[in-house]
Amino acid sequence: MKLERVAGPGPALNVPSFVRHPRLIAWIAGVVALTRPDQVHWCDGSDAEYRDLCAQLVSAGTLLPLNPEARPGSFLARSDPSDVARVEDRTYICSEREDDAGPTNNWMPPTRMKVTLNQLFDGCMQGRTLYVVPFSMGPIGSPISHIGIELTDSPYVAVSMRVMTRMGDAALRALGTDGTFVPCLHSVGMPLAPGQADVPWPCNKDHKYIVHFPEEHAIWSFGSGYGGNALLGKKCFALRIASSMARDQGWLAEHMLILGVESPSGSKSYVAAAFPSACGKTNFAMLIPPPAFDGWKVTTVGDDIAWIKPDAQGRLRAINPEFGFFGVAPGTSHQSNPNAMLTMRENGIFTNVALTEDGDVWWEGMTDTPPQRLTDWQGQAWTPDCGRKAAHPNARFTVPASQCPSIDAAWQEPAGVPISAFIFGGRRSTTMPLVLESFNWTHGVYLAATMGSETTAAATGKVGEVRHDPFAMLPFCGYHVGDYFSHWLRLRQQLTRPPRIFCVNWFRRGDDGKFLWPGYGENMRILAWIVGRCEGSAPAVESALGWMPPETAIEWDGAPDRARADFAAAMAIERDEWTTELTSHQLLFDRIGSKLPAEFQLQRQLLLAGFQGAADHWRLP
Ligand code: TSX
Ligand code: MN
Repeated sequence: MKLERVAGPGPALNVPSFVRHPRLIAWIAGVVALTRPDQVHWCDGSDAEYRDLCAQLVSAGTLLPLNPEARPGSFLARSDPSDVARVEDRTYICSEREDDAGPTNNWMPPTRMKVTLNQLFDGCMQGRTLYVVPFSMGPIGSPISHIGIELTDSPYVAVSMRVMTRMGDAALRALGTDGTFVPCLHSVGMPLAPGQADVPWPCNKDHKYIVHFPEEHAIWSFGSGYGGNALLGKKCFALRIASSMARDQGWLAEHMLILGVESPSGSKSYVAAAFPSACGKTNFAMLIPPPAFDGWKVTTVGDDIAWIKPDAQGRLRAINPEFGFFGVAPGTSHQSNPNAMLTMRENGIFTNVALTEDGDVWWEGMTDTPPQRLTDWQGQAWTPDCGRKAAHPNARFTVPASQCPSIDAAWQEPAGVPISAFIFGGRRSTTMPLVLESFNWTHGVYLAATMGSETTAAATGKVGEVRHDPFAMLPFCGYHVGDYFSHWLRLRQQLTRPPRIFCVNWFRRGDDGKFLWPGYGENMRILAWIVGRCEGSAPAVESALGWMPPETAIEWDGAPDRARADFAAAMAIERDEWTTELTSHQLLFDRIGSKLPAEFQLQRQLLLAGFQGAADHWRLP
């Protein structure tokens, strides 16, 4: 599409009078000159502004108001069918040296990428408004928080950032006259010629680029309006750029939920847990203990990302840098996650879910029997027998974390919460026991680095193939993954009270193909053992792989009979499976190459040696 250049000085920058930050103003002026929007709007983050922007999105057809009785203050968005998920093959880490991006990231030299991006962004906001979206990742003023400014031509992004981050004037004021911020430039990549009608979900079908410049802590995103491609505070900033900052500054930016566990004695522990996709991470973050756990409480600090720093006492303290939940809707129900369902009772933005006849939302897995008639995520009439999904499998809810019934009292604590344990989970039908505590920090880091998940049909079409996803960070580590492992190993030296490290697998299956563990709220029985280990009260048995709970260390009161009967099988270690497993680790290590920590080869050999001459099966005594 060819567009005439607009002559003249361009639009007013509309800088608020309290903003006296020359670098910020110069950056925005440069972006305005490059992208040539019709107008510039600085988001103040107020309720009135949120209402106005939502009303404008309704007029544009991007948002559909839901029935205010059924779903107060909530909206449905339907994206373009070509713009429904993160685009990993279009995601780049543009460090100066290719060796700093590593084998798991796409790389291009920054200067070459800037040439491409400058061409794409040239005039790309014509006919649109540029929104200046100031936001804080983490409580404003926390020593663990950081500020970003997203410049976007998408009002859907502006309202979503209001839900997902602490957005508006307060973040801008915290910058002062020369505070540091991460510049995040975003465009849907669809300029409008004079008189050209807009579409409900503008995006660019031919060109998409999600680009990170780790050395200058900058993000440029072009062509997509969806999720992690466009809400740049989340995966781009809080994981990719922040992981790179954290490596340089001695902290951690992790793809982890944070939850609190209160016991009847009044003790409180916090754990951080990493899971690959399709493991029910949000469900675990909002777990409701079974009735036998009278007096226990699980509270939610965050469901996706943790920023974690050593404190002066040699402990790790964590914050949730986010302000809302951007969760996968399909599969979420009052059975699987009542707290999530209650969180989204009002003030939600639902993207690519189905619409009911009475103006509410529905998705696969929300109820056992689907409604007789729906409008599907593409706006088409839908009936249960039509052969299509009503909601897109990656459909999302965007809701304020403050509305979560299980939200932790300290979730906005600027100092963060002290972390007692790290939990790493995977989805494995064989091999990985239900729970395992590492022998030490190095062994725990090894287990996290080699964790894997079996692919689900939805993701790849191939079922049952194990894909390694180190620390659940494969698509999110902003630098060389070998350097990332070394950073984790080295961090131990700064800690006098390091968290213990655990692995869990809720998804092991028996010979009959059925899950051996009931999962969901029953996971409290495992979580209680983990917390007990951290407090020094729970017993453990040594195995070739780590410390394990004897059956008597688990609270079984009220558990399904099968859970207890299958426990030994869920915990069993099979020698041949583990020789294969440890051999497959070498394939991962070969891919990582010379930056693999030397400790990992030694650890692998030590584990392998433990199986030499061992019996076929090992069972808890
Ligand atoms: O979220 C899950 N969790 C974590 C909950 C805190 N899911 C859903 C995964 C897809 C997102 C689970 N699915 C979990 C689990 O612990 N476990 C399973 C497997 C499972 C599925 C159904 C049953 C049991 C286990 N049903 C019955 O036992 C009747
Ligand atoms: Mn995630």
